[in-house]
Amino acid sequence: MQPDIGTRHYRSIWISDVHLGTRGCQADLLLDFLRSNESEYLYLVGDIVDGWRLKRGWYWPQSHNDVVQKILRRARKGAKVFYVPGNHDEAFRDYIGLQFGGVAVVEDIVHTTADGRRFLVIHGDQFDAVVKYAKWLAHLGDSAYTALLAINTWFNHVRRKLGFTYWSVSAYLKQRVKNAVEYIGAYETALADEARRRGVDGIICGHIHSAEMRPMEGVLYCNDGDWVESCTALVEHENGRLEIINWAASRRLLPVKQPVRAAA
Ligand SMILES: [Mn+2]
Repeated sequence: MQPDIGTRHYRSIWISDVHLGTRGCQADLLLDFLRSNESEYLYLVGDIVDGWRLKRGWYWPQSHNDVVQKILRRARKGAKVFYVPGNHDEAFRDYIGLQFGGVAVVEDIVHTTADGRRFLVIHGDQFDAVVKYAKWLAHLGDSAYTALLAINTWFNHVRRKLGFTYWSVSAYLKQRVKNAVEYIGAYETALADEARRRGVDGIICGHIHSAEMRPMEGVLYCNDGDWVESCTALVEHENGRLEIINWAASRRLLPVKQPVRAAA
């Protein structure tokens, strides 16, 4: 148990890639974060529960339950909680448009900051195909591009139904360290392009377990990181300023090293 440092209040908090149901999930640190930080808006930006992993064997300790309870309590107490499913919890994509215990399930959503900037909030796995085919994708028209995004989602949906694991270009490339930097760069570019395509000021995503916030040719790319490796969140202060919180570092402790797990 960490010492109590009081509760900080933010306007918004974004977390993703928690991977509840896996041994890699840093549920205790996340609970500590949720105990210490409150917000008016709470965005769950995908891969919160790892359905792919749970299918291969049930792993659900009390701390993982506590995370779910903590989030549901937030919603009951009036926080606006949105669940944007990712690829590991894509079963929730069947429930888009519905609410569970005050948690709204949405495909993606535009968040307006206190200073009036508009951000598209999306998990980001849809863009694995964009990254893989980036070279010839540049020559495609907008409708073909949109179709490709849909095909990638459908392709993995079928794979899930057939009992295969999620095919992810990020998981594939992350095994090859020299390509990882290149991959992250291509992913960030694809997401920034999507922000421009949708006419918003920036994009807030997850998926690649790499927290980042940087301007990219007129839009702000934000990635809230993960709760498997880095234990990071994105927060919005009351004045609209965005900031990445590295909870493990701010607690002056490092998460317990876990065995290598499936990426993104
Ligand atoms: Mn993902």
